[in-house]
Amino acid sequence: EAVGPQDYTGIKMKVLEWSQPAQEALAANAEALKGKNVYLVAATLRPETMYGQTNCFVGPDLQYGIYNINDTDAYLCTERAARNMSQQKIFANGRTTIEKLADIKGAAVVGTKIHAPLSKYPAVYVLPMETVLSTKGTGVVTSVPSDSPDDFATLTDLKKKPEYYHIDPEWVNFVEPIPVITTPNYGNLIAPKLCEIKKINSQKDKNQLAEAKEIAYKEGFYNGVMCVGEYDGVKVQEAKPKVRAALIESGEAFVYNE
Ligand code: A2H
Repeated sequence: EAVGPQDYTGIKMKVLEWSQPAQEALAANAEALKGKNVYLVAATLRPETMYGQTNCFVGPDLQYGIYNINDTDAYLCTERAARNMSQQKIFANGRTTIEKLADIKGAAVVGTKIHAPLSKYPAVYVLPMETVLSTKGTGVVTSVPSDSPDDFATLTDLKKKPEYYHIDPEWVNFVEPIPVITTPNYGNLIAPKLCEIKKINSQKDKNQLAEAKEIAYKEGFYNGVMCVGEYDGVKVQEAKPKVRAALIESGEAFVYNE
């Protein structure tokens, strides 16, 4: 667990098409949402891995809101995150009050089609992850199964048992982890490799996942070299701030602290 302040990158994933349940849940808020681009916002510590996004996760039992940012944009996140944002000059004109346009449960957002910045997939889906914490980040987790053991284990669960998780197999069948970073010890798909080595069978294998996460983080940061995108061949330590800056510059991300 992280202690002290965390410097996250807030990744903006634009809603392309709401799931059927989301459309029904939001029908009553049509007026408030009219003309707004809605973005799911994910807090990440690994902006350099965004080339490998294959989906995004929400907690199916968590409660989310859609918050007014400015004339054109609204963000979907937890209320806790919206309150943090209100103190960080993220809302138009430095507004410090929050303006909620709608309430929506995670389960209803699942199946929504979104655009994930830098991903090779032009559109990806919102999927359920049971271990998303309401007390961390935005409650939205972008999924990079090549480099995050938690993301890979969860995606594998969903592929194995779509009915159990109430998802359409078409939302996951096309998805494969995308090589983003090469490390000398674990190749270019470190998360699947570590899940294999540590015999991780599901998102519930907490202890092995914590170990795998630690190794993946250190290996990627200290020994990793980018194998995709603008910084192909560049060390992760060097590429990370550059990818982050480019995402912020293009308006696809912003600095989010907690
Ligand atoms: B990371 P820390 Cl490729 N609940 O982003 C559970 N996990 C959450 C969360 C929440 N509410 N909010 C953010 N996270 C995840 C990418 C990534 C991440 C990679 C590899 C490792 C990794 C893609 N998922 O995190 O406790 C997010 O996943 C391992 C540390 O604040 C975020 O970064 O240190 C990370 O946990 C933040 O965790």
